[in-house]
Amino acid sequence: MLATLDEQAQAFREDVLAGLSAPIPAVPARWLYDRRGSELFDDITRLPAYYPTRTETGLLNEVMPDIAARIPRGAAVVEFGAGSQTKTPILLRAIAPAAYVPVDISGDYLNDSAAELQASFPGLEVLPVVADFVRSFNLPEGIDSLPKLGFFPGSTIGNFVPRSGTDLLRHFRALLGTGALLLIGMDRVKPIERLLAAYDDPAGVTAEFNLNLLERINRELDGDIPLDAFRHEARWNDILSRIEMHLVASRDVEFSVAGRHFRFSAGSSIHTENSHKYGPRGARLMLLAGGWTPIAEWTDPNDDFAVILAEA
Ligand code: AVJ
Repeated sequence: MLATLDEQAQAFREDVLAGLSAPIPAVPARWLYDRRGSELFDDITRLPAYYPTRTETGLLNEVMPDIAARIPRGAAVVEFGAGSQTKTPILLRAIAPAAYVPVDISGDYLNDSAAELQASFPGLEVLPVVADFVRSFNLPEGIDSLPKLGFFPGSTIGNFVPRSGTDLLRHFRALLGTGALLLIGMDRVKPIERLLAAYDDPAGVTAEFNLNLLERINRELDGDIPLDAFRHEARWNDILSRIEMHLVASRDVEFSVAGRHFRFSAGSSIHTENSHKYGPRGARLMLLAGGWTPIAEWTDPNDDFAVILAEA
């Protein structure tokens, strides 16, 4: 049975079973992003209360000439994630790279998005790599001699606890090499009410995004979790400077997943995502701890979001 599961499915099963039986139940955030989860996240990015995507996009548009002036011509851009059809073109248009290498674990999504970008940039060498960017993988041959620019927008780094986030940044450094540049988006600390509103929208899209994890578990891992026994909750953890998403049991509940039995008492939670927020110095320290020296940074007029250029 296990031998017939592909690596992803097996990793999902292991993460969910271990996560649901842990003393503080938690499932890694990456499992929120199946096809439905990615669509729901896309809907989230258009919500009035969800400021990060529109703020970062506006900021990139505004400051790209300044950013581009610091990036060598003919570079290879390595994007960690499939790339968005709005942010990525802003960068590609401005710096005229020789190659664009999007790296994403979801092959279907990656190939669709790479094809779309290729259509908009016919002269550009687009070289998608299907890989989990938190693990080791090889860059395509033929870009060895080009200057490298890593692109990691969206404050995706905020999904990682600092220990894993710095590991990830070091892994990017090892991959891209000494002298490489990294352009990274990092969400800023701001008043709690705005943070909570961004992660618990009145339309309930974020709740649906969070609860989709339980649907995915039921479908892919033969579970019978009653969805109406859990509600979405966004919490601000001040000491760790992060928004946490939880699924909180609204009553005592028992269920099984992949043949294993679980019980949750009313009020207990499954922690499903972290979204770390950084002050200016915390952001730079994170980069430095990960082996990258910040060389320039830009924020929107409201200081809601920062884009930082760092050097390996
Ligand atoms: C995709 C990780 C950047 O943390 O803001 C949005 C995910 N979760 N609303 C974020 C998310 C709930 C998002 N990132």
